[in-house]
Amino acid sequence: LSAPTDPKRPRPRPSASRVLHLGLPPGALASRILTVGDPARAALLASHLTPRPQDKGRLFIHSSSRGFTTYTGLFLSTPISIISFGMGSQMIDFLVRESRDVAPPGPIVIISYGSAGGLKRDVEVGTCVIIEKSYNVTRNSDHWTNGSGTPYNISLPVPANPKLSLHLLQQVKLSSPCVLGESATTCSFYSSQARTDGNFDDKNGGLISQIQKTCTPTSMEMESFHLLDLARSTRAPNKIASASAVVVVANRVTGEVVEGRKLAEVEGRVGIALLRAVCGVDLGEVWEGEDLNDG
Ligand code: R1P
Ligand code: URA
Repeated sequence: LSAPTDPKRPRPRPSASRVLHLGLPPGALASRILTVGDPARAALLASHLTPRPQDKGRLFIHSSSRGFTTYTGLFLSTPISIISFGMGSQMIDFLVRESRDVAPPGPIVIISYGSAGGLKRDVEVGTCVIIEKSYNVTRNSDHWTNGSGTPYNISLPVPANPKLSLHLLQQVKLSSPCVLGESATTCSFYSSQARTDGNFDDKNGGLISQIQKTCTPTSMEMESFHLLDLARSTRAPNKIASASAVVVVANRVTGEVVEGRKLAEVEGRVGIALLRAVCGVDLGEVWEGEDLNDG
């Protein structure tokens, strides 16, 4: 590892020129990033890209040893990167911080696109939800240690970039059912998403009603909160605008589960709409009213 001696580059790198977990050198990323959990979804979206001139006829692709795969190319002549990260908030932390290290200077946009559980009876599976704000739902280990608090904590909400979210909603609505909604982002697919398992003392039998008393989420997934939270913490002039879109694959209230062929069809259609949205957004407009020179 190179020593983190330069205050402008405080994170360790595997070499002087690549960030540690994404494995990317400067110049590998575009200012517009669409991120997904599933590597197959990333490959599907990347099939719509063409190579940048500097990549000599081949799409830029890099798979890192830590589970990130990055594609950079052009969508309708606009540079864009698609990054698959696997699952969970910690992978989002690597993705956002290290992307910021190697992306072009200036504002960037990161949109996440995933699947989710549905928490509203009337939102059918196959519906796209644009997440306007997210609550973090986390297992409170102190409750198991000494009985303090409740088994699960629910944070205050963090908003997505409102202009970006509206832009995504308008684009996706042109081709697919799409609503604006809140999300519960959880620390586990199991305990904090209220999936009961007799082998574990998860104390989560009342969790869905606890969540529904606190907020009105439409979806439940595992990354949006951290993306929105980190993005709002970025400093000008390298600010990140972020928003999140999910497709509901299982309705946790009605028990309805999306059928495989329908899911593939919806995922593809929403994916193209999001590529159009990310590439069509005006980076200056997203931050309208904010002083990007005020670090
Ligand atoms: C759990 O199965 C995973 O599915 C959702 C959740 O956020 C979590 O990462 O995301 P993806 O559709 O991106 O996999
Ligand atoms: N992803 C999740 O995190 N939860 C679900 O129920 C479905 C997809």
